[in-house]
Amino acid sequence: MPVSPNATAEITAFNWVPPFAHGLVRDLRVRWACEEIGLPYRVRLLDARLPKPAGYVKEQPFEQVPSFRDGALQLFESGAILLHLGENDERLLPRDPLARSRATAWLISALNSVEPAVQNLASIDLFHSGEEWARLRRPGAVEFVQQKLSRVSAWLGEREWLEDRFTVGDLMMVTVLRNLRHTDLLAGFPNLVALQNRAESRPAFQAALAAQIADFEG
Ligand SMILES: N[C@@H](CCC(=O)N[C@@H](CS)C(=O)NCC(=O)O)C(=O)O
Repeated sequence: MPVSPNATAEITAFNWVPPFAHGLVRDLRVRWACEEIGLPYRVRLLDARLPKPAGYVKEQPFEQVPSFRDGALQLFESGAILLHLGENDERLLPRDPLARSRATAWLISALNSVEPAVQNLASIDLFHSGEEWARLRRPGAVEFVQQKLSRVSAWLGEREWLEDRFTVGDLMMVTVLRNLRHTDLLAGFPNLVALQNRAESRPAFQAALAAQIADFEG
């Protein structure tokens, strides 16, 4: 079981977030990757409602979660942490250089091409719902998300994963797609729904999700 108080690897996470964010906080990505490779980790919980502890900014320059520590290594950015874990384990990142680069490209595209559109819509819906500017902006934001989804969907086609096998690229993409769960947008792309279901039915995902939820108070 990767969650272990004596583990050398440490992930920061929150002990509370509003219910709409349960299962979406980005430490889930790192927990999931650790579960995939059986890497034990311990969790250091921060309170999202309070200023971060003094010195946390040295671990995570934006004072966000997750940060990751293992021995001398202190890392931030979920994408960088996943790539680091993949460097050490081919179950996350293939050893073949070409396949490795392709998986890296999908991880970056999830973060850089898809997540900004998804996050923009989530921000409109979850943080600014009811505001006039948000009502006016939302149709354009939805269209932009749909454009991104249609590109990923067209690439995926009938494949099981974005490339030949499961990699951190799929892991990252699925955690991004999860941020659309308050909408019905994904339903317009059955192969993306299937990708998400396939990924979320992995025991490693289930374990990571359960561990994140268990760390929330109340
Ligand atoms: N690009 C960062 C984003 C991290 C991030 O947005 N973390 C959120 C939780 S999902 C957070 O800590 N929010 C609280 C804050 O920004 O103060 C990553 O992928 O690690």
